[in-house]
Amino acid sequence: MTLSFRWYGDSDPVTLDAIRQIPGVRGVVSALHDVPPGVAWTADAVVSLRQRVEAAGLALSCIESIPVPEGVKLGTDDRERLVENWCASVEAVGAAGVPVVCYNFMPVFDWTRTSLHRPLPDGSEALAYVESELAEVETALASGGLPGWMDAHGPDDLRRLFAAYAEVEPERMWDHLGWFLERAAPVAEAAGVKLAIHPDDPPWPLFGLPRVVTSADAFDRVCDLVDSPSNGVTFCTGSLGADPAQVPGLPAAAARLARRGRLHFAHLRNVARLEDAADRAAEAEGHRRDFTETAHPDGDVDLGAVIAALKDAGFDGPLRPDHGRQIWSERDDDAVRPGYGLFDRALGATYLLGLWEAHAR
Ligand code: DNO
Repeated sequence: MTLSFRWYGDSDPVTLDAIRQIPGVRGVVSALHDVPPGVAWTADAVVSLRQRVEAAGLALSCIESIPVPEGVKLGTDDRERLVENWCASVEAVGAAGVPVVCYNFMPVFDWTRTSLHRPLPDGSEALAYVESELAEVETALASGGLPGWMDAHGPDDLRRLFAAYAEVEPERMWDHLGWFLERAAPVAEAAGVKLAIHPDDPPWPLFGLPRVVTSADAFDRVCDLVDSPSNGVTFCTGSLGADPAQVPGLPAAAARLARRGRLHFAHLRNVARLEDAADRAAEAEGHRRDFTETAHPDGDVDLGAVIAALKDAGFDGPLRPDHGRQIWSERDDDAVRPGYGLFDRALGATYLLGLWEAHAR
């Protein structure tokens, strides 16, 4: 296992020197954040990133992420050309000697929250999702804004994408993912790279967009699409753990996928369900699962059991803490993205390392 930490590159207020001082952290997870989505990466650019990380005494343990173009997810006519560029980027990563690439197959948006500053009882603030607030987010979307997201798409672009996805049923999304992996997995295998799909976060459909990588069972289905050791997953406990039905099964799912040789990257963070009367009543009707992110030791997911499962299965890939709360007077400017400050993620890293070391295999 390589305990790793995400770094967004030179514009990240959390520096490599600071990361180097977190006990036990040896790896950095990063990407070519200045290359626009859809443009092929070059090996030289990845080597230069790797050298900057190594000069700080760390290893580039994983690329997170190479964005999959919307045309591939939608299955548009130009998808051959788009997937070629994506595969060229994977080859560049392999040529630069980086072993894992994390990616996702979520339409239009990556992770979604309704609040970036929900106060927790201890005075810290965390990212949260409250379904009754989703309508406001949808209104903000009309002007091209989403909490936590740079304006990746303008309003016209969004309208066009929403209309296009309205035609894509979940089963067609699976076909598109299969089509993509049939091309990408062999390229990755030849390049010595392991692909690790990230689950949809939160793991349910949003804004009427199809979202299919929503459970540990869906992970198995992804692995079945193409039988290659390079076709694997990012086990993200915070994403899957937002669905209360999945929480108890997470350690067993981690063990199963790791033993299958398909768990290539671990994102370990925690979430707690916000249970109140409205939440329970809505659940009875089959929807609404409100949650807040928490400190790594505090939420609903038993991270100790997940770590034990990974260690027992011989997991030897990169493992990183994920989003942190805002603590100790950290401000928004102290992080390049919500959830990516230094302090709480560093506490998470040492907690995960302690769990790992304490578990006798
Ligand atoms: C959020 C992250 C995601 C993740 C992508 C992977 O903080 O977990 O943004 O990087 O979904 O493609």
